[in-house]
Amino acid sequence: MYKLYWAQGSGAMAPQALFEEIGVEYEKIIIDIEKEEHKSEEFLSVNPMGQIPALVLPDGTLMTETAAMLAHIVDRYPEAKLAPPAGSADSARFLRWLFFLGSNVYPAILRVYYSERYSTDPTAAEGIKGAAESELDEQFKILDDALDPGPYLVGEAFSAVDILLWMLIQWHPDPARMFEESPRVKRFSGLLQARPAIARTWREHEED
Ligand SMILES: N[C@@H](CCC(=O)N[C@@H](CS)C(=O)NCC(=O)O)C(=O)O
Repeated sequence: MYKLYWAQGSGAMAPQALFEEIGVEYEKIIIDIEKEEHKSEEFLSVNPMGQIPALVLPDGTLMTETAAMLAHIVDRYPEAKLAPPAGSADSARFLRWLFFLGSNVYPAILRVYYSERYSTDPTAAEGIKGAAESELDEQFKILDDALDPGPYLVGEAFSAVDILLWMLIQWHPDPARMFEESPRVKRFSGLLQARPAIARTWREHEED
């Protein structure tokens, strides 16, 4: 069985939602970030970056990096059709947005919430946060255009890359303003939230 190192509100939301969509069994190993369990020797021996999620495959292979996990899971379950056929133009779109979200949007969000980590100068945090928020504004404009005509990132077919965008929307620092400026992202968010597997996953991650 898959072992998913999991924390509420963390990036574990994306592989979990994908497992729920496909109907794959997984074991949740709960890590308490507030108690710094992600920095414990035990967890660092799983993921030396001390970050959630981490995923152990049924054969014992360890994965980190949320976007890579989604790419692996869709390859493992092709019958679920949650990624376009390899080598197709739609696959190129799928990979483009998967990498865009994982290597641009996710890090910008981390800079908003962990801004003090990005400089040795403690007075720089506010500026780092502001710059990250401006970057997010630009990135969400690009995503809004990518959803035209949509309604999903790869067009008419829902795919695993949409799950990553859905998760990042949940973390946006000012979703009301973003939705006003990005009507297609708003429509997309409604479509995703209406999916039973996504709603089920979200219930476990939303703050009480
Ligand atoms: N590049 C990693 C980033 C993972 C990450 O930063 N996770 C956050 C939670 S969403 C985390 O573990 N934060 C705790 C910390 O860094 O102290 C990925 O894509 O999975």
